Amino acid sequence: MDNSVVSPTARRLSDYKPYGFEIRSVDLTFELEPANTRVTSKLKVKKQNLRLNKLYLDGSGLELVSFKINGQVYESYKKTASGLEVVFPFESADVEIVTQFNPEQNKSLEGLYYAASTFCTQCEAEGFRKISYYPDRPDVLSVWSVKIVADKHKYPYLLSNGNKTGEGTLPDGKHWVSWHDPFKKPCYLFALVAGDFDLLSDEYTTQSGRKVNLELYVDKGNAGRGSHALESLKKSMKWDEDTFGLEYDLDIYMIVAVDFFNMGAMENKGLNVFNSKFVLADEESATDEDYFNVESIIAHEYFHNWTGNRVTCRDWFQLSLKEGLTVFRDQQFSSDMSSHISNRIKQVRVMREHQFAEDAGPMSHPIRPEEVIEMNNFYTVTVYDKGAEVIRMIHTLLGAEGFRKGMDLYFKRHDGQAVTCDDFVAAMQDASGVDLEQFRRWYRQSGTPVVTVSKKYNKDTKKLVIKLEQRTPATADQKQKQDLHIPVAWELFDKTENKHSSGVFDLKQQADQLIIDDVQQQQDIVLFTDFSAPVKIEQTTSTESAIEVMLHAHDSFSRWDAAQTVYSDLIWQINDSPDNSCAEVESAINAIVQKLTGANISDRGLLCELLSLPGFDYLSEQRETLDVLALYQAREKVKHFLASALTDFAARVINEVSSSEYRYATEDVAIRRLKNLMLQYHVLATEEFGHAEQQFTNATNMTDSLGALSAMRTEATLPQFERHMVAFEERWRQDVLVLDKWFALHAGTDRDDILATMDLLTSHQRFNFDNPNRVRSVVGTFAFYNIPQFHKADGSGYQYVADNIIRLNSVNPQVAARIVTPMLRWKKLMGERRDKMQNQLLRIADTPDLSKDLFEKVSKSLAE
Ligand code: B3K
Ligand code: ZN
Repeated sequence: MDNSVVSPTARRLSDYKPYGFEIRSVDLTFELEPANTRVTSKLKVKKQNLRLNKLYLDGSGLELVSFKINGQVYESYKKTASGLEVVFPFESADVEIVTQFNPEQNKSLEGLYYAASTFCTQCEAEGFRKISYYPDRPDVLSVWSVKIVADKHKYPYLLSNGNKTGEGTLPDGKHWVSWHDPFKKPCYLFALVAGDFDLLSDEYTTQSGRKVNLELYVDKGNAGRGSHALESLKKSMKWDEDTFGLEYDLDIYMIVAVDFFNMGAMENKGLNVFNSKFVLADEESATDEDYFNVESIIAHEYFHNWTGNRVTCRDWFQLSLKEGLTVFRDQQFSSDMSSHISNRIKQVRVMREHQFAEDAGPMSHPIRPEEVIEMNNFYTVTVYDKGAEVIRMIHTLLGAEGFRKGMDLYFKRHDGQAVTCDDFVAAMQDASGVDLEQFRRWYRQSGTPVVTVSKKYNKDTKKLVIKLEQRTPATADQKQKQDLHIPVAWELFDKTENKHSSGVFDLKQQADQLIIDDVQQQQDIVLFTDFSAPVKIEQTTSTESAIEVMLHAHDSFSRWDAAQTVYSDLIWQINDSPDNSCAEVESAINAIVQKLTGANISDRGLLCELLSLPGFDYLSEQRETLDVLALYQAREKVKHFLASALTDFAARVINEVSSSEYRYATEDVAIRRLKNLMLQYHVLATEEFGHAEQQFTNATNMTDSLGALSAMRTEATLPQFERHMVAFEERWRQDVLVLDKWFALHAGTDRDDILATMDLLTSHQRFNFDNPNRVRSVVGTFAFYNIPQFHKADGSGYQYVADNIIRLNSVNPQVAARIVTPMLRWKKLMGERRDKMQNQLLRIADTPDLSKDLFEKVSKSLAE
């Protein structure tokens, strides 16, 4: 498949034009063969804009076998680099196009591909053009019928969207199945899967009493690992009915799990395709985090049925219309299913560690981008996670009831349509009466706003005056910034009594004041409770007052945030003066630990978070330029202080008996997390590995096995780590998903001979360069998480990653473009690292046939 382009050009939101034709129906026949698949497409086309006389159909890497209009061979068309330009003098016509291509050679895993004896599709964003000539844009909606013909023995299951309408056998050992999807959809939601699977079936009765068949298809032998996914699906269906009154609409809902997949999952109508990593789970092979991910991704894809499928995007610039909203919905779901605070902290970490970084780097873009070279590059933390934060702010401004009214109006107005983010905001505003005019700027402005806070308390008047000022620094894509409408949620709490009050202040101007009357001296205020806006806050806080917040604020997020701020300050203190500030930092850490462990915090999940340091990427974002190694070492130093200060507490937690039976339940998850965190600190502080070894040997679940292994991955206990890693590999050699965890543990290890280890990993029998999960575990983990070795002073880490990106460029450009992310910020680095990273990027830029995916990111980074 050809992904290369001579000189890629950007497409712009401002260039949007309606298609001008209606595709009234699509009728597809697939004759599946791994090396040569033939697709016959029959389209009923009707002209909408009578002034148009050309019909444009997108197509890429296709062999055109025949082209007919109204049953006659038709030759008035031109083949271009991106498809067909058909002279179309008709008002309406039947178009029949036969194409063929080679799915087996399609390593990009986009379009229709053949891997691990299975045919599978991925069409979003623009993959359908690799299957047939078609208007590959989300605003062309049609009714689809599909017939699949294939070898019966090799591919007993032939699946597509909608309801099954027929099946039969054919000569030569073949069979066929036909499908019809009554709901109009764009081609990015088309799906086809053909293969042999284990099938798990269940059913769900909707609130209006309709019975829906649920079918989960997994690789042979994996049926035992499918029940958590099915349960999650039923919970999601119920939650969407209860929360938004949204019911499922077809008679069947299918999910297929495949091992070769570029991302997490895909919401194709009635036929979700999932990366098997986010479907299969049992206690022996999956961690608590895996269980969480399965539940939330199953929910996410299910929720797309309304937010994405029933109402879809007019153009790809509107991607956040469906993704921001659906992420917000899955976040609300997860928070209802487990702990609100653990979820919120996880979401904020993603924002601070990844989204703020993206917004400060060369790929900065608003949640509704205005210019795109390769659409696949815009499935970003900005569009998804910042997009969800923007929806959350609307939820805060409207309240739960107003938000629900807005959703109802959105579906009433737009069911069955392809719409814009503006349409969504208009529905929210019209239904609630809340003015969202200025708020809309969040959709077109990139960058992370900074809010400066200063407080003044007047003892005599008992007034607390909070001065707030906002500014959004210029970003790579946008120099001028405007003032945003920022909801500042606040809480006034009492340091001596269990009293508090709260509110939301609308910051709309550059500077404003929040004034609170009748404030007592022992009261204090926290702002941006529950992270009410995706902004950075600038204010000066002492360690003492941060400890007060950690102990007394009601808002758990603010308690965690106070801890994060203190830890960051201490890490920077060491970074900036490594020799003379250690003793001071150590005693500050001792004081915090003493207070926190003495405070009897009953929520172990929260306690765990209060005792965890901010991530390296969050810290990196706090400075313009960086001595990576110095910062890394400063963070390690503080981790050691924390570990030592926690010695007694950790020993207590480790020795607590916990129930041996595994349950995936909020409280149990928190207990395991705290235990595993304390085990880490214990090994770090004592250099003793007995407890970790014991846990590894006795573990009955993957969370504890991995917890023990990662605890042993310290400099002092590396030999023990290695020994147990060997045992782990022997036990799980046949199980690629578990092996991915093993690959990642190795690839993330800080050891000087890491590149030799990397070579051993990539020559492992089960490693496969064509499989994104394997590549991400090995190369991805190294590039994203092995800070000291990726940034090794001699530049060997950068070179290693660049070598792999260059190799991936011709195999799977989407995966290559993900892994290049840590290399894009070369400008931030100090000294020789900066030049070394830049040189590797230049090497990537010089790759012959560089994909659009890499071109867009690398050229932006180099131009910055
Ligand atoms: N919509 C898909 C992502 C498609 C990515 C295309 N490169 C999964 C999701 O967000 O639900
Ligand atoms: Zn999504």
